Amino acid sequence: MLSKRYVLVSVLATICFLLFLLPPMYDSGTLNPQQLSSDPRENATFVTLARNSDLDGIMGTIRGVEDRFNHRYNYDWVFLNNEEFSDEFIKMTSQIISGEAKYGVIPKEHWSYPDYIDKEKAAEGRKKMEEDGIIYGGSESYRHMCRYESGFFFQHPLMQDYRYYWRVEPDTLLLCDINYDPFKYLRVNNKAYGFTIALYEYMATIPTLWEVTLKFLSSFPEYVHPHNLAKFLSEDGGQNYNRCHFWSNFEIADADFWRGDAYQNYFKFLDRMGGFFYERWGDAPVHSLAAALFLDRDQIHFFEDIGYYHPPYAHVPENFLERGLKCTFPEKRTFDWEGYSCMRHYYSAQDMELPPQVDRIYW
Ligand SMILES: Nc1nc2c(ncn2[C@@H]2O[C@H](COP(=O)(O)OP(=O)(O)OP(=O)(O)O)[C@@H](O)[C@H]2O)c(=O)[nH]1
Ligand SMILES: *[C@@H]1O[C@H](CO)[C@@H](O)[C@H](O)[C@H]1NC(C)=O
Ligand SMILES: [Mg+2]
Repeated sequence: MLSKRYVLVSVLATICFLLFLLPPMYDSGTLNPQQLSSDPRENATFVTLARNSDLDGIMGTIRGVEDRFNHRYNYDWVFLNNEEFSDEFIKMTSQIISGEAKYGVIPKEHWSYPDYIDKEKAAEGRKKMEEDGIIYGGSESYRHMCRYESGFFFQHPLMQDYRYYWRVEPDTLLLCDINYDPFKYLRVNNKAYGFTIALYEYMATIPTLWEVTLKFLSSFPEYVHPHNLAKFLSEDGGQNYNRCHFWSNFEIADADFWRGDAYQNYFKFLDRMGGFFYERWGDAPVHSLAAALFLDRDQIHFFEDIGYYHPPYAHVPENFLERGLKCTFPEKRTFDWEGYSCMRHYYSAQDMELPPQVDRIYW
């Protein structure tokens, strides 16, 4: 007969095994060092570029991210600014962030004119764009912002410790609960770039970006991935850019892609050509061209289940009611299939079947 003590010890050992060992293995299929350590979080952070005057706009956004997702995960949040953050900004934001909040000033050389830039030519470019009524066409700071988000945010000392990041802008909203960890999704599925909204760019802001990119590709053809997403960018085999891009105010992505050789060389080449200042190249088309050309297209992910709003456009998950996602915008508000959206191009480039409701008329 088995002794009582033997039975008790066996039962306890089994319970311990089930409680502590099985869940992590079951969860992702593979074990990784972080799951063996006590911190279940991914190597990841939120990141926000903001001015002190963006405080009102960012508070509600953070509250939403915490309520919809982060209160269960406690990821850190990095704030970057070209000036010192005010005490008020730091106190207000840090009190509602469940992870650690960190505040950094951007080094001068990442937010100023490189010496080879002709500032008069840049000023003329701004004047012309302003006269033409192009949004932010006359703004100098907007250009520094776009260049910074294109080439430098992932190099900031506070960002160096992290692999994955989730970019959050003031005055945006998460529209639905997020019941899983998108960072983990990227790592486990070997994804490098995640987006929610894709649309056309204003050609007036990037008149030479495509020809400069083609010039770069002819010097570095080895960077073009054989299984790329170039079809998302061009209807005529690469002669012309169709202006489709991912809206980079939302990104969940792998910063190591931007830190890698392909993107580093691409960004330096673009920066040399001066289009961030002479024209008004946005970080959205720049990131998008790089992701679509240098990544395996299987590494690009549409976060269909993440509801997101950056005025004036929203992405609302399909059939969210049936999926229990608790969204705050009705489904018909989704931008996905409207005329100015590039979602059809994305589906086609990824050989994805269009959802059946696309032909339904909402508007
Ligand atoms: N520190 C700092 N952040 C900036 C500056 N300009 C813009 N940002 C931030 O950069 C991001 C993009 O700026 P936005 O003004 O949202 O640009 P946008 O999304 O193209 O345009 P709207 O949202 O429609 O105004 C936001 O996170 C801003 O807070 C600036 O001069 N300094
Ligand atoms: C997190 O990622 C960064 C960038 O890849 C890396 O340098 C760092 O060592 C990673 N940290 C951990 C704990 O794995
Ligand atoms: Mg914005």
